[in-house]
Amino acid sequence: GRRVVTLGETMALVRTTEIGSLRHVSELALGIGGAESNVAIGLSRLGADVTWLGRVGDDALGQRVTRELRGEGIDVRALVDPGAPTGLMLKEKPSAASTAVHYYRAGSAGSRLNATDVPAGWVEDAAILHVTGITPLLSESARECVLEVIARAKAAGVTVSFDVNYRSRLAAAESAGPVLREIAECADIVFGGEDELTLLRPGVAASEVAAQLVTLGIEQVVIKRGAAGATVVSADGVVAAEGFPIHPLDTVGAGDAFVAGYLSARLEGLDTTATLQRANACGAIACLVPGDWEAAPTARDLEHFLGADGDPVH
Ligand code: KDG
Repeated sequence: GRRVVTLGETMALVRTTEIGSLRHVSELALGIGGAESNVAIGLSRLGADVTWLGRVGDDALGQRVTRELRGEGIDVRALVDPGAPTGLMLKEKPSAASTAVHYYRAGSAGSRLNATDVPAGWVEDAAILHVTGITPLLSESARECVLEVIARAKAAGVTVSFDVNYRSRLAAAESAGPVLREIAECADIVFGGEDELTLLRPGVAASEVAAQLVTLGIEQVVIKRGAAGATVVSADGVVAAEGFPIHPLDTVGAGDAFVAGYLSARLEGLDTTATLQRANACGAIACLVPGDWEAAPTARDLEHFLGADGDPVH
C-alpha cells in the first residue's frame, strides 16, 4: 500500500496571540500539536493516506485532538485512557523573534502509550512507519512501544522513517543519546539537525555521523538545516539543497512539515533533488503562519509558492 502510519502524543496547544510573556498576556488561542500528528496532517494535505495512533484522556481536550485530526482526513486510532488527562503544551512569544514552549504532559494519557495499543496488522500493512525521538522519551512503556513497532515494521518490510526531534525538556542528552541512536541505527530514513546527529555520537561531526549511519545500512540520512536547507546522505552520495528565503513568523513545526513533504515525495517516487525542494518548501511555508501545523501546504499551495517554473514567487 501507500499508507503512512505514525504514532505518538498529541497535546492540546495553548498559544498566546500577542507578543509578550505568559506572565502578563491575556489572550490565548486553543489548538492541538504533536510532532507525529503534525507530520500526519502535512501528509494528508498532500494527498497521502495516513494513520495516526495515540492515547488521549477521557476529556474535552482529548476529543478536540481526535476531532481535529479526523477533520484533516487522518485515519485516527485514539485510545481513550480514563486514567490520565490529555497533555498540554503552552507556547508564548516573549519577543518578536523568539518562541518558548512549556509542557504539562508528565503522566499524561499520551505518555502512557504501550505496545499492546498497536493492533495486529496496523504497522505491517503500511508503506512507511514514521516515528520521532519524542515518543521514546515520554515513558518506559512508550519507548517499548516504539521499539516493538519498529521491529514489526522491519519484519514486514515496511520502510522506517525516524526524526530524531530531540526535546531537551524530556530527557538530558546523556540519557536520550543512546536511546535515540539505537532507533536511528535500525531506521531506513533518519532526519535530524546537525546538533541532533551529534547527540547520537557525542564529539562526532554531523556529516560524519550521517556517513557512519549510511555505512551501517541506513538508506538516507537527511540533515535538516532550517533556513539553510537540507542535505541527503546516502550510498549514492551527498545531495544538498538551499532553503527558501522567507520571513518566518513561527518556526515550530517547520521540521514536521519538511518531513511530510519529504515522505510524500518519496511515496510519489520523486528524485532526491525534487524531494528536497518539496520538503524545503513545506518547511518554509509552515513558518509563515502561527501554529505548529496550520500552514502545512496542499499540492496547490506548493505550486503557488514555487511558481510554475519551480522558482519561489515570494
Ligand atoms: O515539532 C513540533 C512539535 O514539537 C510540537 O508540535 C509539539 O510534539 C510536540 C512536542 O513534543 O514538542
